[in-house]
Formats: sequence, C-alpha cells, structure tokens
Amino acid sequence: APEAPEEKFSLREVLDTFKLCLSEDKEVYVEHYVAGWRGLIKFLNSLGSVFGFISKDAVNKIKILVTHLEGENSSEYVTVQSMVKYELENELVDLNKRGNHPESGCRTLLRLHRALRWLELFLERLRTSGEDGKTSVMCAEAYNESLSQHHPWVVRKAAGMAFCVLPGRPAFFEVMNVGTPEQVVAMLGDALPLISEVYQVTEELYAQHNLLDLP
Ligand code: 1Q0
Repeated sequence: APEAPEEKFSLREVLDTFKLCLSEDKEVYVEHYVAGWRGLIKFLNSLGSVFGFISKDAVNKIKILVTHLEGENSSEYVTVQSMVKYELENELVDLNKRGNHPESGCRTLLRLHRALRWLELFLERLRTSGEDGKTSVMCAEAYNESLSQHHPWVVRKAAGMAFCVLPGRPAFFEVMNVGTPEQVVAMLGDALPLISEVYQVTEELYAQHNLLDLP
C-alpha cells in the first residue's frame, strides 16, 4: 500500500530540522534533534523490515528523550547543554556502571550522537560516490569506523547482514525524494556541514564533561 503523505520521507525535511538544531550561541535543541532522528527513522522504515531491530532501538531512544522533553522538568531539557548541566548537578546519570538511571537523557542521547557520526560518514561516502557505488559497502565502512566500536559482536553481525540488503545507489536516491541524482548530491553537500556541526558541538560538550563513555 502507498504510504500516507505525512509518512513519506523527504531529505529536505530532515535537512530543515537539522538546520533548526543549533541556536545562535551553538546550543543544540533537543526537540529538533529528536525531530531530525524521526525523519531519518521514516527513511529507515521505508527500506523494509530487515531494519526493524535498528529502527526499534532508535524509536525507543527517541521516546525516552520525548518523555524528558514533556516531563515535569521539561525546561531543563530544552538544549543538550541544559540537559547535561541539570542531570549532572542532580546526579541523574550513571557515570561508571549501569544503575539507577538507565534512562538518563545523557546516556540516551549519547547513543544517537554516536549514530550521527555514522550518518555523517555514510552520507559523505554517498555524496562522493560514483553511479555504481555500492551503498552496502559505504554503509559498512562508515559503521566500522564509528558505531561498531560501541556494539557487541552480535549487534555488529546483525547490522552487517542488514547492510547487505540495502538498495543500490539509484533506488536509495529515489527514496530520498529530492529529485535527480545531481540534486541529491547537491543537497547532501548542504546537509553535511550542518550535521557535522551538530555532531562536533555535542562531541565537545560530552568530552568536556567526561561523558563519552557513559554505560
Ligand atoms: C541505511 C541503513 C541504516 C543502518 C543504520 C546503521 C546503524 C546500525 C546500528 C544497529 C544497532 C541497533 C541495535 C541496538 C543497539 C543498541 O544496543 C545500541 C546501544 O544502546 P544501549 O541502550 O543498548 O546502550 N543502540 C545504538 O547504538 C543506537 C543506534 C541507533 C541507530 C539509528 C539509525 C537510524 C538510521 C537512519 C537511516 C538513515 C538513512 C540515511 C540516509 C538518509 C538521508 C539523510
């Protein structure tokens, strides 16, 4: 069955939400960060059920963040900066081993943050690849350089199997719903610096607070 229009992925939409992520003084808005991931998950879902285990985990993480965003302390969760400050000051983060705060905003967002690095690497490969570039290879390389380091063997294995059934570059570009391959490449060129900046700002913040290895 054709997808409902509001479910249809559009790369432009995702690009727009990532544009909204950074405030003028380079704070990252949790709301738009989450919205960006929602858009990406739409894309992932349109690729088929093999990716279900990935999208399920991402959806769970988003749900946790939305619960914080809409909870009693929502004002503390407006930006990643305010979230980090609030959760650390109130000892709401498990720092060394998993314990009382398995759903802290900090550890949850860190998982998506690591995945954002994968996305950056993957999209950069996609952007610079030739017509016969293999998405499965680009995806696997990007994964091996980033996220895989944080995953146990079983997850790496399952991810590797899922990558094998990724559609080829032309079909992939089509799902992006932008236009010609040239237009897709151009839009990726616009999107990447934004995604990269959001990643860098978050990375530095987490590094400053020693949060890059949260259990
Ligand atoms: C296009 C193919 C998509 C491939 C996505 C690569 C990521 C693979 C990750 C597989 C792991 C998922 C299983 C769960 C792992 C969790 O253990 C792990 C850690 O969490 P925790 O609570 O156990 O400590 N979770 C994660 O690492 C989070 C992983 C989130 C991945 C979200 C991926 C969303 C992908 C979107 C598709 C984007 C398509 C790009 C092209 C669109 C153009 C803009």
